[in-house]
Amino acid sequence: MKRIITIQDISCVGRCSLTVASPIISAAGVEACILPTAVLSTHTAFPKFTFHDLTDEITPISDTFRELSIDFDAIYTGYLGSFRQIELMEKFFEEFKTESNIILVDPAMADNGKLYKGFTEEFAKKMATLASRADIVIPNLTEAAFMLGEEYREEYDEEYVRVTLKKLTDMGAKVAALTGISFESDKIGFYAYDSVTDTYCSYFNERLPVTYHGTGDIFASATLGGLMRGLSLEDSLTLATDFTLESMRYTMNDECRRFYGVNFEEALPFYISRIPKLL
Ligand code: PXL
Repeated sequence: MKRIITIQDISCVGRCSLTVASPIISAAGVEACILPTAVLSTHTAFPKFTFHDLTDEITPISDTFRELSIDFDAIYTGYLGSFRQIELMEKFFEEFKTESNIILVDPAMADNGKLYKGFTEEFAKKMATLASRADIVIPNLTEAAFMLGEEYREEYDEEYVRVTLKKLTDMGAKVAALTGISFESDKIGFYAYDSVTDTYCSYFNERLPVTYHGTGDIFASATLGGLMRGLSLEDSLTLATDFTLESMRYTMNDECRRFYGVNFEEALPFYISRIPKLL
């Protein structure tokens, strides 16, 4: 059985980061280890929240993993709260990277042209250095623009997407996958570039007339679960697109939906049905 470690915050209420990544990775049939970077009462899109930083725990925890010879089939970072945490992740990658494991960086820090609360353009540049060490980086177009130090564009074409992907892999990541790509008003999906094989792939499904918080975390977690269970990059990203859409559909149809996140739990049976069986 594969084992991955996901390194991001715990938002007690909010359906994001670890409360999304852990159940999705477990649903894929993959052991989900965690390294919490902070504990928040809620995510930062709520009008108020507490934030308890756990940066000082990262080194003792990772040293102990090393002393116990614990290794991981994938290392997956999401929302990180400070420059120092990014530096510690660079160290973690150096210490736990092997010939065969995968590093996935989801630079969760911005959406819809704006950085999340508390982040700056310098922080985005620092995140770009972490992303350059990844096997796979999965930003949305806003995060990509901030990492590349470019203006965010609402209007774009396929050429812009391909050039952006190449710029992301030129920074160092082997694969870049852009989420939330839409060339036709009723379709949305991903566009990815694998610099090792010099190939692009993309997939689009229905675009619902809604947007919700936390879809990026669902997408990255579902992609990694698929990869760990032997799906190809394209099939993993396609499954993540379909699962995110299903999760949004459940949310849209729930009259009692919460404002802060997506009903991904109701779509987990759909996700599991698309994960290859081992036996
Ligand atoms: O979904 C990304 C995310 C993760 N963690 C925290 C956040 C956000 C987005 O706002 O605030 C704490």
